[in-house]
Amino acid sequence: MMKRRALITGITGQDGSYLAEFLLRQGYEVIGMVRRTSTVNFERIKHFQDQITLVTGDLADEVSLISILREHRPSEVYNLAAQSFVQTSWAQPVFTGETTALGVTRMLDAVRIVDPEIRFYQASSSEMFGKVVEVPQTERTPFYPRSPYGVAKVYGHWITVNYRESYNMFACSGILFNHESPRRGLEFVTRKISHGVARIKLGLDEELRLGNLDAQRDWGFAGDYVEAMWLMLQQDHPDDYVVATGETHSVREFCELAFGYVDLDYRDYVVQDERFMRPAEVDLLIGDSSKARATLGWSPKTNFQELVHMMVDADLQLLKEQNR
Ligand code: NAP
Ligand code: G4F
Repeated sequence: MMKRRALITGITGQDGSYLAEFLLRQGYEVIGMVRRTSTVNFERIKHFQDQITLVTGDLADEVSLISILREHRPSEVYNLAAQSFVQTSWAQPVFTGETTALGVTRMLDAVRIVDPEIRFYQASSSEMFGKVVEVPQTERTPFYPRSPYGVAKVYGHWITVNYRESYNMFACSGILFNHESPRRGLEFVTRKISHGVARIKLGLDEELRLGNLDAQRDWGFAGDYVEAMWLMLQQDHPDDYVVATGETHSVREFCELAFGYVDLDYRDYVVQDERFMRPAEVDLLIGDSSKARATLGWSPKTNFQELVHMMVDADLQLLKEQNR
């Protein structure tokens, strides 16, 4: 039997690393697209780097995408690459649009040109719901994005739907709610908290500066969510799915649980800082993933408390190793 071959853009990111591991376990040959950088940033993939093929390309450059598809002929493409940090999207709105919005068209078009039979996954986001018009949010909830990032993701979502309808391509959009892990970037609030808690516990810091503690998110574990991506591409028909836990918690609750886990009271250490407030906030996200549960047979395996504990444990271990 021929090995199935998948291309992952954004393989050096949190989700790319978990998806690559998942696909390797399924017996896939994995091709990972990386950007040319002056120093390598393979921290999240170095433990399985010898099992995958890395190729250089950029979502800003369609020629590079076409060349990669021509050379490697994958049967599935997972488009995870993006400028994914919401706060940065106000400082770099055009760059965010180039990568997170137009980058999707470049990838879809490369697929259309090289082999329209390739199955395509687009990493859409609950940020598209923004100032939510209904609770919980489903595949039918209208979008109301609140950041240049959210706006760019709405474009990426609709161009995926459009290529499916225009060219009969197997293109799916996964509307994933926040998912976290010990591999989350340090700038995102969950990792900032787990890392901050570990630093304070180990006596390396005395406070943690955060923005809005009242924002509520539907937080799941990234390792669980990559399976839903794969399941979408194994169906008979392409479609769009919400992937979420169906539970919401505030940033304050995350702090309470993370500090409490190491016997500290977050109120003694967390300082609110204007610098981390956003010009427009997404106050509440909570997803209804009934469709994914019924059609894909997907459900999250890791609960909120397990996620918080896993992240604090991992950061304690990491910092102990770094400060040995
Ligand atoms: P991440 O950790 O920030 O990873 C982003 C990846 O995209 C990195 O590998 C990055 O490469 C790559 N990238 C950025 N710009 C690129 C470009 N122009 N060309 C090629 N590669 C580029 O993000 P993540 O959390 O894994 O999220 C994966 C995807 O899911 C993103 O599209 C994100 O917007 C979306 N999403 C995430 C969540 C979530 O909660 N995590 C929820 C919904 C949707 P470098 O390593 O070189 O920077
Ligand atoms: O962790 P965040 O930066 O994630 P955000 O903005 O929800 O975006 C993440 O999830 C999206 C899915 O909905 C993805 F599409 C996107 O790529 C990314 O992965 O912020 C979460 C909340 C916000 O309301 C923010 O205002 O936490 C609040 N927050 C409070 N203090 C903070 C901080 N966020 C950050 N990053 N840093 C703070 O100090």
